[in-house]
Amino acid sequence: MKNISYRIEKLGFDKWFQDNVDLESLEGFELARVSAVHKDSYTINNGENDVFAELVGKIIYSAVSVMDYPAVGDWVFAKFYDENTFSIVHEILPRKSLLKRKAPGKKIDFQLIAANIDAAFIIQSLDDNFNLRRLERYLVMISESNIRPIILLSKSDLLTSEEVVSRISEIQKIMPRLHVQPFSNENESGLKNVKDLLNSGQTYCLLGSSGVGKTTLLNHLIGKSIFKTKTVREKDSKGRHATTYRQLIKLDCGAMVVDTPGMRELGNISVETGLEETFAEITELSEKCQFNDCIHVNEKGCAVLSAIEDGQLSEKRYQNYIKMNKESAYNEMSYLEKRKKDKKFSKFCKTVMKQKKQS
Ligand SMILES: Nc1nc2c(ncn2[C@@H]2O[C@H](COP(=O)(O)OP(=O)(O)OP(=O)(O)O)[C@@H](O)[C@H]2O)c(=O)[nH]1
Ligand SMILES: [Mg+2]
Ligand SMILES: [Zn+2]
Repeated sequence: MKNISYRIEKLGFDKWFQDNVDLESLEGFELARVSAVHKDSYTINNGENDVFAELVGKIIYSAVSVMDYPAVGDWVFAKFYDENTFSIVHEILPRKSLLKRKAPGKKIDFQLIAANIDAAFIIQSLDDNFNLRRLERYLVMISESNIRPIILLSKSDLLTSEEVVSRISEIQKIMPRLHVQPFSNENESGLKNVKDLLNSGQTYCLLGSSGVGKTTLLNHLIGKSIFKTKTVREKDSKGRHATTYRQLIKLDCGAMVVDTPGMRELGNISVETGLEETFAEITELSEKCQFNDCIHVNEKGCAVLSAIEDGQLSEKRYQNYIKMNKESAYNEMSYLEKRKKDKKFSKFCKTVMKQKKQS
């Protein structure tokens, strides 16, 4: 195996990639990591600087879905030109993890949020953004993609410490194993604890609704107000989106952080594993259902339904589970159908090209 340069290792090219990427085929290329995604171009980093990048035609013409395009955090093989001021991405390397969500709107399509993330900070602010059902949604999205979740509760300055403690216990009652850290960007309490959660060489992403303080937190982690934040409109504390694109930032402590624009709608594509983990107690209960294929809606001998009756399981949590299960089944079905169509179409194009060549 080739020696990986220290610079690249520091950007997160860890053992997983060394085991899963064939570096023999690197001949003539350089390894780099995608640090920002723009409309039709990218910024990539080779361990030294950020360089403007475009995709080689082959990637564009052979792409059948958004999965075939680079996301922030992706590792790529690239060629650099003009004293490292311009580069072409030739290949996207296998992904250790991939965060994606359903694109906003009715259409079944999805967006890539980030690739090769080790842990996600799910941020809710302790004021009116705090919502257990929304938290469950984020958790499903994350555990489906094998990413370690950490919950951060921002704006602790707006509540009394008793109120903060009671919100944390609401989360821990239903998800006891999660790490939950309150903090304030305003009076800086808890910020040290957040910093202590960051490990060198690991990649984190900041997720959460618009206005919860993701970018303000990032500025604190950097130690300078580099990125734009928005003033919150007084009443609904929502603020308009301040962050409009995703980028990967390297911190002095050696950790990398991806800031993302807040999400209005959080749809999951296929979430079977995520649902099972997030609703672990329902998964466990379902083993006691009379029928193996019980979907816990009105079946006889359903252990989930009887747990609701005895008050062991919260009705609201159950409703969220059923809702997400339905959405997931629907999205997955439509996605597979779409993928099939795309494949058919690209096959059709190839056949036409072949026939053209032959004639
Ligand atoms: N009181 C209080 N206000 C905060 C805190 N953190 C952020 N804010 C304010 O909340 C507003 C939004 O913060 P941002 O950091 O821009 O939020 P964001 O999550 O990055 O939002 P998007 O980029 O739109 O997704 C700003 O006016 C911040 O000053 C906090 O801990 N306490
Ligand atoms: Mg922001
Ligand atoms: Zn059941």
